[in-house]
Amino acid sequence: MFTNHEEQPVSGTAHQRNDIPGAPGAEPPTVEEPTSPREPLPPKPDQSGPATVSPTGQPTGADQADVAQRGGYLTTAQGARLYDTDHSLKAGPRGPVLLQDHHLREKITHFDHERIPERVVHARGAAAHGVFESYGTAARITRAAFLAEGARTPVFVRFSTVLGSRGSADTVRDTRGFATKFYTDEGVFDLVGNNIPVFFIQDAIKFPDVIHAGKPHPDREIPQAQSAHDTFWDFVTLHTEATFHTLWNMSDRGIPRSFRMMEGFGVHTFRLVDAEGATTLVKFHWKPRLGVHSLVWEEAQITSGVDPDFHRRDLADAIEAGAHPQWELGVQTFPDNEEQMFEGIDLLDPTKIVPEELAPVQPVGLLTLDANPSNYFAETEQVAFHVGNLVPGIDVTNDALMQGRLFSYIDTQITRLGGPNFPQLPINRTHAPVNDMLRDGMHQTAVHRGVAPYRPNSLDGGCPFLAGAGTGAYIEAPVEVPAARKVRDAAASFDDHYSQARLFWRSMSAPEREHIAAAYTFELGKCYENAIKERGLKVLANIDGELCRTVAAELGLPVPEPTVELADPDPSPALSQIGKQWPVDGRVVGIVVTDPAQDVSEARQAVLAAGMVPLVIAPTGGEGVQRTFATARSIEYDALVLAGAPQPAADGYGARDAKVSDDAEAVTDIDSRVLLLVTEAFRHGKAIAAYGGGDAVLEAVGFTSADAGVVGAAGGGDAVEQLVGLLRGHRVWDRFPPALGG
Ligand code: HDE
Repeated sequence: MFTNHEEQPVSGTAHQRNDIPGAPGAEPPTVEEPTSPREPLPPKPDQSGPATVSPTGQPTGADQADVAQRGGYLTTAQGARLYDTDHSLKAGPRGPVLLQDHHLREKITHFDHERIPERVVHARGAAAHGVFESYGTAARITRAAFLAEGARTPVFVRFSTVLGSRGSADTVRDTRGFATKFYTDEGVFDLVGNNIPVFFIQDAIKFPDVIHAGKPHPDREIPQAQSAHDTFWDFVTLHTEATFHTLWNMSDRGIPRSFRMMEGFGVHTFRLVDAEGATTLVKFHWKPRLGVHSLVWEEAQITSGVDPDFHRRDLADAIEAGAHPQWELGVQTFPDNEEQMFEGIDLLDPTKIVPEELAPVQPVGLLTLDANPSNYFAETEQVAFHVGNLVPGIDVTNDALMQGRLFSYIDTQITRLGGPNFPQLPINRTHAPVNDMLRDGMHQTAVHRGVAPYRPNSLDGGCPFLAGAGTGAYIEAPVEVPAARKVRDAAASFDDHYSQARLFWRSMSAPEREHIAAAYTFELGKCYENAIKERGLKVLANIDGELCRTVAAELGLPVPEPTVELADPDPSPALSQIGKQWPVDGRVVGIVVTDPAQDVSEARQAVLAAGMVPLVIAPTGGEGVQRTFATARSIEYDALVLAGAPQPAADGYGARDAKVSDDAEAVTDIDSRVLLLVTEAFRHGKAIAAYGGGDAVLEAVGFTSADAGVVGAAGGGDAVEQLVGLLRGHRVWDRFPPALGG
């Protein structure tokens, strides 16, 4: 068989030259797009890259557009214009490819090297640019200039999961990273935190072990991005210091609704230093303006398949829509005494929190994320955080986890980013002048002048000189180190692995407890080894008897006795996510219509007026329709409006076909995909409103406005108004059965 190309008459040299634009005899282009060469559009305002300065602090005059595609013509990497990039240079149209094809070789060689190693942990992430505005309230305890009153500092924030590979899903049960790069005038400050305020381990030397246990099994490389497997539970039940962190993971905190609705924590205790050198110990907190909100487990699982990029999309969409997410940075403060304890809590133990009721979080500034990255690789992938990126006024403590991190971050970037010059990458460049004596190395992009990168010297005018306290030097706080013997050991207070886990459990509401018990049941139930399940139950017995009994009953295993005395600490209400009211900005409301032409402008406008996002769902596409019954799944919506009486289902989608209900009489006429949408939304605690005959769908699946969070409405505006009231509580919690101490 001949291809079209082969059927063309081949007429020697003339044919071979014909497709060179402008060459004698060249045919005019037969396609309408692209038209003629033109300068590309400038980046959208929210796509401009970080302000760039050279490694020596001078403005480069180069913004993003200078290093990306520019100009109307395709060129090689060396700037030579190309006339064809779709055909290799061959000895005749059917002949072998010639080695001399430098364009082919350049194109493929570059492609062959496009990937860099993914992060050894926190491989999957999403990021955004923003600004941090300081209230000045921290100025009395730190000299950090970016925490002075009114200071505005550009930031870049990367959120991540910990265990999954770069291509894994967003909504898996896991800890989330919350890493912020502050480009301050005094140098870069990185606050490399998580959405959980404690960590698995107390000493960095165990980090490779906990990660080996959490990552997929080394033989089959499964399961991906999961903690529900034997090696994870083997580790966390043998290293019981992990109990508290694991309990956070099993709680709703392990499956956030959105990056925008997560708290962030610096985890370790930091030391702040004021202008006189006085020190205060602090723990950093990020408090989301939209409140802390989570998915429910079934929703998280469905989302992993339906939209694995759910969190990434949510963040980017919200920023693009102008719903800029905000967090307040706050600090808990503690006196810097010799013991470094507060109310009996060891501040150097990263598996412990200080309840907010004992040390309130004091707001010190506001973070707003207002611009999406222009290029995922250049920014989100190449950003390199480091716990040791500190500015004057912020210092570290002796937390053994933190100390190990101070070594690890630079080290890992050298492999990941191919050498020691990663601070020169645009996203990593400080906005403060750089005058270092670091030279050469792979991917060096600075052209350093001068002959004397050492000091003192007499050749480069003696430069650079050393700064002092009065000229902005970073000076470590001169903390006393008590005389001690070298040991591989930890303080006795580090042996308490359960009391704060119990405090957390006692602070949870009934539905939160139910979710925790279900999560342990699922995760331990996925383990193959009975010994690991039994050890897991022993850990639970030391948290709470009822939790342990519930999970044991589900696993069909005996209930062990606790091995520690169960104290009854006061609950910390701040740990619960339920019972507060939050803004509804950026929440997604699905409006189900039965005819693509149906007018739902009143409902749409009401959703928009409330600062939320309306998505119209119709049987088929059409003007004003964003989702069809084929593309809509419940997980995308925080609430549903059923607008209009249902029409007969399309062939193959009757409820009988989908076996949605046994009561086939009542439901055969309604599209089974809509029935699934509504039943899932109901099961996941989402608010539902119906008007204009939409209640027929509710009736078909057995719901009425007597059910919690299901409302009948007079019209679109009324429906949305009622939904807003329900959405402020995030979910309809009354639908979850009161269980486990509720
Ligand atoms: Fe990390 N961690 N970590 N970590 N971590 C990394 O650095 C490490 C820990 C955190 O979005 C790595 O650039 C050690 C605690 C975040 O790019 C690596 C220990 C907390 C991110 C590393 C810890 C974190 C990382 C991998 C035990 C919360 C993602 C890639 C002592 C306070 C940053 C990289 C981003 C990334 C080491 C424990 C947060 C290997 C040795 C505790 C948010 O350097």
